[in-house]
Amino acid sequence: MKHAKLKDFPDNFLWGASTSAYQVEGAWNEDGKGPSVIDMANHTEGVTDFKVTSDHYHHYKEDISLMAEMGFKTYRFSIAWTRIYPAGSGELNPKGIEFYNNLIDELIDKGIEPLVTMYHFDLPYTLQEKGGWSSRETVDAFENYARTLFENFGDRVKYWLTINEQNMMILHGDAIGTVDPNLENPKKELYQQNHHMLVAQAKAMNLCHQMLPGAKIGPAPNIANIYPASSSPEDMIAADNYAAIRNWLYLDMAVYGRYNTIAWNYMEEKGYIPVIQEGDMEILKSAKPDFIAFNYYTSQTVEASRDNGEEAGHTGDQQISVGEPGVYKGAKNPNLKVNEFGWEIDPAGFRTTFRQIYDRYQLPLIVTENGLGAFDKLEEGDIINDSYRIDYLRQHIEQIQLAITDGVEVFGYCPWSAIDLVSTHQGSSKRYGFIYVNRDEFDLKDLRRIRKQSFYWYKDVIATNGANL
Ligand code: BGP
Repeated sequence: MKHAKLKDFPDNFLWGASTSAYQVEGAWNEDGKGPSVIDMANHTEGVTDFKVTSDHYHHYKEDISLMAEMGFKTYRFSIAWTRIYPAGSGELNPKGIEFYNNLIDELIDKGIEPLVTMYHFDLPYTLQEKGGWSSRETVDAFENYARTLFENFGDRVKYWLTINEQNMMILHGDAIGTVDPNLENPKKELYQQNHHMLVAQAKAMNLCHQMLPGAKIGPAPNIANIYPASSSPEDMIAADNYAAIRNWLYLDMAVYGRYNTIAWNYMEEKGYIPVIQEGDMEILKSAKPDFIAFNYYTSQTVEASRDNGEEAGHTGDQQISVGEPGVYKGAKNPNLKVNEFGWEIDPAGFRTTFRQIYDRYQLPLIVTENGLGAFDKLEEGDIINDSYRIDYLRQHIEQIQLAITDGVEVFGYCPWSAIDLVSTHQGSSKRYGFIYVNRDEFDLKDLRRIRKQSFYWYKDVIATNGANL
């Protein structure tokens, strides 16, 4: 639909940006923090580990003041479960509570609304050793952890996100580093873990509503429009299959507490049906999110799988779908350009994604990730001319405005990432931030913070509530 006139971004629109604890904080074993699965995972060769990252743990005041300078209305960050409970449950670490108290106070002092992800890939390693999400104990541990977060931070945090990209942990956990290498039958086990995470999420949403009547909570999956590679009916079925198991499985569960039919049939056929304990479905049905947060980097395109086995054995990554024999096969979209890492760029697909989610659930939406990873260059005079990032973000913000004009309720935008940090599996040279962190892949240099070109651009976008793009 071509609109004659665009609607403005709503007043109080939450402009901000995102990070996650393990990718930005560093201080991986300081002040009582326990190890997470990410700390213990094998790292991709040639890229840095997560021990120091951007050292935000020691620079948070400086970083927040730069965010305030950009005019952030919100900041999305995650709490490291292992700072609060070093072993996942049991003994509480007061230093961890203190760190996030300080961070939250600092944000509030600067007029920035904290938007907290409770769990962003970094499961406590001690829980993993006891079976991780395969075990019901982890569901209890998450509920207990959630209670602790609500008790300690609920007086100041009004917006909560349960689990970051649960769908990517299930589909691309190998690339991210969250899959336990000792799993005997990983695919099947992952759907059991998925079920447990969904129950844990439902319990956390219910708890939040009981303990903090004024707060809002929602899921944060990665949702992407899925194109059929052609107009052939077989390709359309493949796109439908993939949408059911990549997108809607997660949101249908979060919102309606039911497995959608296509996803259920898929699990049945593949032998992935999880053990569902008595009472689980009631818990899942009883929990309701207040909004949906989603991460979007690009759309996906798939064609029918010819089931010749050639798709097996690859996992791709969060944005590169390889496929599954008999279900769908990842395809290139000839209409789209790709970034330096092979991820397609599809701003219009962003608008479609908004429309699809809103159509299906009618809940307010917030974007918790969207952005461009690139090899930025620090030039003389502390200049980083990341015009390509500005282009990417501008084109996506334009599509948000179109979605708003379409009637979609959108209340915030938090691109990835507020500041440079370490990528999930492609190191620190793949940068996303508005703020440059002066380090190389292995040389930590001085970790100095430098404003990129996009910093000044985004500042103006926020100051004009999206009028100046
Ligand atoms: C999302 C994750 C983030 C972030 C982002 C960019 O899947 O939620 O943690 O890393 O993708 O991905 P990458 O770091 O692989 O470039």
